[in-house]
Amino acid sequence: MSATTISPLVPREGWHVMHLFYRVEHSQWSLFSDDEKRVAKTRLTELVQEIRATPDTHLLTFAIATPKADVGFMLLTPDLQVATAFEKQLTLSLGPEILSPVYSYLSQTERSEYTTSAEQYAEETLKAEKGLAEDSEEFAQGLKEFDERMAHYLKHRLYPVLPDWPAICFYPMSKRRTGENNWYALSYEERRKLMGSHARTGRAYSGRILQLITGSTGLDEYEWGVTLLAKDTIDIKNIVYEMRFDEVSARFAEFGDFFIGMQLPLDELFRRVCL
Ligand code: 76R
Repeated sequence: MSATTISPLVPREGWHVMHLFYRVEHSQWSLFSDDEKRVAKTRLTELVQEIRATPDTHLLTFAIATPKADVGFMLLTPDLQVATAFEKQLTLSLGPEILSPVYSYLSQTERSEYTTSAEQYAEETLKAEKGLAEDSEEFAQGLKEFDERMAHYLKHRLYPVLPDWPAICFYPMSKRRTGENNWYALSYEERRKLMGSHARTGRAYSGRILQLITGSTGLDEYEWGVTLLAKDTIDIKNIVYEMRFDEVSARFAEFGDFFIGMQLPLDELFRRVCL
């Protein structure tokens, strides 16, 4: 089958997201001549350029702190066929068995189930909180501003463009499903209330933490991938700590492995991981 006959796997909305973590096999790399090393690095550099030039596609490159891994990529692109092709090429780009995968995670960008609807905003905020009458000018203005804010917000959740902030933290998580603490047995209203308090904690980090929550039920081990970008690792430490007290996390959160990386341009990344 030629590539052109393969049907794309593009979600009705949102993009596919892959978090890829590799170890550098220095024993293999040391067998390369200087020329072979240069050719290999050029191949990866050109591939990264090709990926970044693909429409609606983003690639973050980072070095991982600690020997959990050496190199990390975060790839966002609509079509899973394309994502997989890029992932295979990234893995092989420096030559066979130079980058060996140590962890990976597949998820999709998604809208939140708990986003405030225009009706809720009208009832809870404009009428109840602000005491505005439904036929007033202010009410109409408030609703218009809300719609604009939400359109912007939804665009970021589904089609994010991530900043080049230096610190990147990734971990997968699920909501607990045991006994009294079964998230999925709670009513929608209870979950919405709990998520409201979660979001309030999160909003206090506005400007310091940029979070992207991507859904992975049916796609990978956990239910979400959590990606946090920051300019200071203390903000990562503090937000994750503070959220542990939040009922949603305290009662319901289960976490996988944590990875901390530093976004770097490729030439610096090569130097950092001694390639
Ligand atoms: O979507 C939004 O940005 C607004 C409200 C919001 C939702 C719906 C929100 C805000 N989050 C939402 C959903 Mn979150 N978030 C996490 C973690 O370590 C831990 O304990 C939890 C990991 C962090 C650090 C974080 C940060 N959030 C979710 C979901 C999906 C749940 C579901 O659908 O059941 C998960 C798994 C999750 C986990 N969250 C925020 C933040 C921050 C910083 C915000 C504020 C964003 C802002 O308004 O600027």
